[in-house]
Amino acid sequence: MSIPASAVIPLLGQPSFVTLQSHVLSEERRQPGHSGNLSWIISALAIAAKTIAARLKNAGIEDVLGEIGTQNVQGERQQKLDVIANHLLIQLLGTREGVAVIGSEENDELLLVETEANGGQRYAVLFDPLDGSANLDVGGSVGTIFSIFDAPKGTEQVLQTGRRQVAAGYVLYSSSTIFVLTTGLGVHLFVLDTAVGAFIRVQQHLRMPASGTIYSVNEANAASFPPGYQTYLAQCRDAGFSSRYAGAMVADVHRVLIKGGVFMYPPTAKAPQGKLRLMYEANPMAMLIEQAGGMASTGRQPILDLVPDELHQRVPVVLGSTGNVQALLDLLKSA
Ligand code: P6P
Repeated sequence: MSIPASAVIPLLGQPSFVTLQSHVLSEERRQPGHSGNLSWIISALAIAAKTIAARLKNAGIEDVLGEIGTQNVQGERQQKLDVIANHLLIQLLGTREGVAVIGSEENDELLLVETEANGGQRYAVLFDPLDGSANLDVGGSVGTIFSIFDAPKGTEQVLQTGRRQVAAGYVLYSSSTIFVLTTGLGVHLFVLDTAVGAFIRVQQHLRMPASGTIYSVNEANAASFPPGYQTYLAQCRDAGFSSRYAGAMVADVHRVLIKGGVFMYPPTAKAPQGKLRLMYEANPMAMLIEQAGGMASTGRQPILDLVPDELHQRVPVVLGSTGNVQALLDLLKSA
């Protein structure tokens, strides 16, 4: 007697659950000529995320907090967990077939990976291993952000526009550990079930609100924002918006993705090109936001259309609900 799959689940008394792994495998199988290498890469990112989440949960008990006394290529003081997360990602990705090049916020140069090719696609993986790590000592949210490009010829194919990403996403380490992913077929959310040790899909094809009443920006820099930004923020305050800012891009963007509104890091006196990095912060977030029906701009053009000059270049960022972002862009144009 054959039982339809749909009838089996109630028999087992379990809700049907799809893991990150099975989701990615089924998506990759829809790509012509797939080799499974992209699934392998996302599997490595998931293992790194689970390991980082475990270390974060014990931070303070384990001696992993605080600075290590060195600076990264950005001139930012490195936290111990920045280095731990970075080494972990490089180690896991460096042994995955299909990874040709690795780029990290923590490393000045690109890393060439010499795994023997298995004849499948080869990729460049760029990441910010622990975004917002200054929040660690105060128990705040942090995240990992990643961007994946086709790179059959290695390094010469890393500096592509964000439009060419084949996958992008982030991990938010907060009240729960949330893996948010797009491979160009919509935005999907997975939550780490620590009892099972797997990321379980909780939402598919997320669509963000067309507008929102939350703005997210470091207002301490407001005096040096270009005029259009200042006008927009004054309009938000007059309209009774709420201001929310975690100081970690992953946490602030996740809030906008779920609740709508706008996140921005405008040009400032200290950072005339903005502070956020194009290749492993702005581009992946822009792909996710556009895939969820929102907008992501440098203030002058879509982030995903910007042709990069170098791996660590910075860019102003305005992203979120189309209604909010368009209203700001209109003011920037008329300023
Ligand atoms: P500020 C964290 O250092 C980060 O790179 C992003 O995660 C975050 O959005 C931004 O910088 C915060 O910068 O100048 O407001 O502290």
